[in-house]
Amino acid sequence: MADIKELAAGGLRAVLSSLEYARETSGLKRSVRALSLLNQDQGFDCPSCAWPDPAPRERSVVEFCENGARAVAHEADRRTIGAGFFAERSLAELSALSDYELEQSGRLAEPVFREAGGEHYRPIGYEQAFELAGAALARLDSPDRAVFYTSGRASNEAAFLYQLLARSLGTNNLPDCSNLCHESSGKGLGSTIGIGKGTVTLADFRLADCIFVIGQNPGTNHPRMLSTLAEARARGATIVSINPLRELGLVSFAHPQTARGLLGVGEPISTEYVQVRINGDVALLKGVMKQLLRLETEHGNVLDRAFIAEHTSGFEAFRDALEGVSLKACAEQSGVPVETIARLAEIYRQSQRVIVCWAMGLTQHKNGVANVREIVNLLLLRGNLGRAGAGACPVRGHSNVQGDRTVGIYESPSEAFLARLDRATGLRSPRRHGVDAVGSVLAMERGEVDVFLALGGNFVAAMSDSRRTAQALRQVKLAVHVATKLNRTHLEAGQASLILPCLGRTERDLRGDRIQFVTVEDSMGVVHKSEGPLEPAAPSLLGEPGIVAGIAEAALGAEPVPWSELVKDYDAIRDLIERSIAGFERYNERVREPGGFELPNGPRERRFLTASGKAEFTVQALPELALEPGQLLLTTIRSHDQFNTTIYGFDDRYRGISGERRVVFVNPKDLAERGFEPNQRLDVTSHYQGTRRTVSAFRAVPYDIPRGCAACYFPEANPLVPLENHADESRTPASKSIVVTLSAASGEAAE
Ligand SMILES: Nc1nc2c(c(=O)[nH]1)N[C@H]1C(S)=C(S)[C@@H](COP(=O)(O)OP(=O)(O)OC[C@H]3O[C@@H](n4cnc5c(=O)[nH]c(N)nc54)[C@H](O)[C@@H]3O)O[C@H]1N2
Ligand SMILES: Nc1nc2c(c(=O)[nH]1)N[C@H]1C(S)=C(S)[C@@H](COP(=O)(O)OP(=O)(O)OC[C@H]3O[C@@H](n4cnc5c(=O)[nH]c(N)nc54)[C@H](O)[C@@H]3O)O[C@H]1N2
Ligand SMILES: [Mo]
Repeated sequence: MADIKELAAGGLRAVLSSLEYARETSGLKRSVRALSLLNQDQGFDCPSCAWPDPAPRERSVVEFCENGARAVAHEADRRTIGAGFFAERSLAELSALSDYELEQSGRLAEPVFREAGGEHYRPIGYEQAFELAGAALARLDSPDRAVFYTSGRASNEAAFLYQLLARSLGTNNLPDCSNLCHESSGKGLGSTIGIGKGTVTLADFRLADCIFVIGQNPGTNHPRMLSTLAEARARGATIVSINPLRELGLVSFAHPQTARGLLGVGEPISTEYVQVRINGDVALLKGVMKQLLRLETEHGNVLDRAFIAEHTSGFEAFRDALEGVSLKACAEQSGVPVETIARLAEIYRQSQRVIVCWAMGLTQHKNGVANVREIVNLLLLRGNLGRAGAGACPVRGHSNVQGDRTVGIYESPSEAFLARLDRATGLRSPRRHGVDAVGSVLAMERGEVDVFLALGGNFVAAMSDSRRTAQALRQVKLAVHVATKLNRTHLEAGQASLILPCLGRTERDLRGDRIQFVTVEDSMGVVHKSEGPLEPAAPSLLGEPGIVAGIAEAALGAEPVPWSELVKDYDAIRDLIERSIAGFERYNERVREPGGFELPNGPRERRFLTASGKAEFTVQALPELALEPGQLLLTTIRSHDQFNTTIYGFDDRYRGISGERRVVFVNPKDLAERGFEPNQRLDVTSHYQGTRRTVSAFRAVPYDIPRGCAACYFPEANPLVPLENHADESRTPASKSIVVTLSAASGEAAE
């Protein structure tokens, strides 16, 4: 087995590791200055995850985690790259660098342009760049020949202007990283409880007596959530983790902000750890609910009958369908024994206030939306929605991905949203829905896209079917990237390509003589301000709102949207958001209050804005798990040393991996059965409707993972994920259910 020291997650090593990273990139002084203001009321929002901050008076002096600190150091990088860097390196030479090396080159410091067929990026001023991008947009045959991608780090202000640019031009082609991420949660929740967001706040975590954490690895991806879980556990709450991998952070956690924690003394987290098979969650949840219905028949008092009668619809059909599923089938398919299923049902029955948290382990499957709807079914059975200490908690990824959607980054906007936007802005927004992430790659393949714009992110590396996505992006005539650091997409996309560097969240954004702040929405619907304290990486860098406005005005002129006026002072953008979008009343005033303000959330008050006006029980099919002999189901996961496609380092401390990322985690018995040795180099081949895709020479790591399952890191394994293999309804790539076979490596080929 991999050498996992049963140390707790966190502790002194976490602190040292972030300081070490800071020393190499931003320099300690610059980092410490930034960190002292990270997640503080007068400071800036952590650019890492979307876990909320405690109320202002409850914040500690160090309200951040190891990975937040690394994200800050990575952004606050003192090394910069400009004209000289690009003059010395051709496109081919840049392409030969690894993703790690590209980002480690430093901060992008001046706009650069590569013409079609050109071998070098050359400097170009912002103004000239805006003219170039604006002209390309203005002369399109149809506005739908442009695609506007957004990554979830963009502020509300930048994202609002960006969607306004797309819609002013006449398209809803607004794919975003949410399409690859929590779209299944949005679809699953929207259709059942009437809002595509979670229903709990941090305060609910203090009251819950049971918290489920399903398909989520907070020790790495939302480390501050561990303090919340540790607190809950310490006061006697039951914590149930459901995950194929035994994730150290969910086992025990050493709080790096306490003396005991620094010494590595861990607090236990999970009371119950259930190692479900990959994509066995629908079966497991069905099993638990079946058992609950049985207990209700035998003893009564299990279901919240009053809640079901008053606030839900579809219960009978749900119950009848569940009767047709056998507990045995649930156990077989989930790989969880009947006794464990019964124990989970008992825990759930005995708990008065239950929160269910989840993340990518549930959303990135063909049945990702079904996973989320089964969670809603479970919560509804005992009225665990819309009351204190209970509810649904999809834990968001990017720090402002939820806010971006709220302010209009969405390819399928509702009529109500567009009508209000039009009234406020004097536009006539297009009604035809646009392309999502999968849809945009397909459109590019068909030659239907001339301009690809990206407000942050790394689409080529983050998207499924990497080789095919890259091929599609190369066909686009012009790519326009707004970015802080160089990445693969900047090298692959577009015959011609513009890179427009921007300020990061950590930096001071001066417009005229006023320092501007931006606003973001956390995972729990709280909108608050964020103001960067640091000197910009280069003096000429513009903030994202200014860049978006510059392109927009060049493309469309100043009517009816006065772009350059709006970005003189971001209060003007917020005033326009207030008029355009529900829930932002007195935006500028309320966001200046300590801690910001909460957006309206119907289910919190048991108001369900669904077609029936009630919360919906739904019937989900048991997913088909058709593995042929020899095949495994592969999931793709994040290591501890990365933020999505940004690689900070090559260790994955809590899983016992050091110095490499091209590994495949497999159950030792599955390895032995196939005649492979631990550490042997293997090729991993995916199988989808007769097509095969291979990544080469991954090291086999025997691991505590259920039989028939395997795991690799994202993005190295993305070439394996077929573009067409995505979730029903949400179209999120099924990057956590990839059917694969293993074979002895044929060579040392690299991807
Ligand atoms: N440091 C750091 N922080 C991050 C990120 C980062 O890359 N680095 N990324 C940010 C983003 S955008 C997001 S969306 C979040 C992602 O946060 P997570 O969702 O926690 O990230 P993943 O590593 O994708 O892993 C999900 C977990 O699901 C488990 N899993 C895999 N398949 C299944 C399954 O079929 N069923 C169940 N029950 N579990 C399964 C995996 O073992 C893993 O523990 O984190 C955000 N925060
Ligand atoms: N196989 C597999 N694929 C996945 C996933 C998975 O679990 N498995 N997870 C998916 C998920 S959950 C997500 S969210 C996506 C992530 O997809 P993206 O959001 O597209 O990717 P990131 O890696 O977060 O983007 C990193 C880049 O953002 C830029 N950047 C950083 N900060 C800023 C900023 O402040 N402003 C601007 N303009 N640019 C900035 C930098 O240039 C950096 O290189 O990947 C998805 N892909
Ligand atoms: Mo994400």
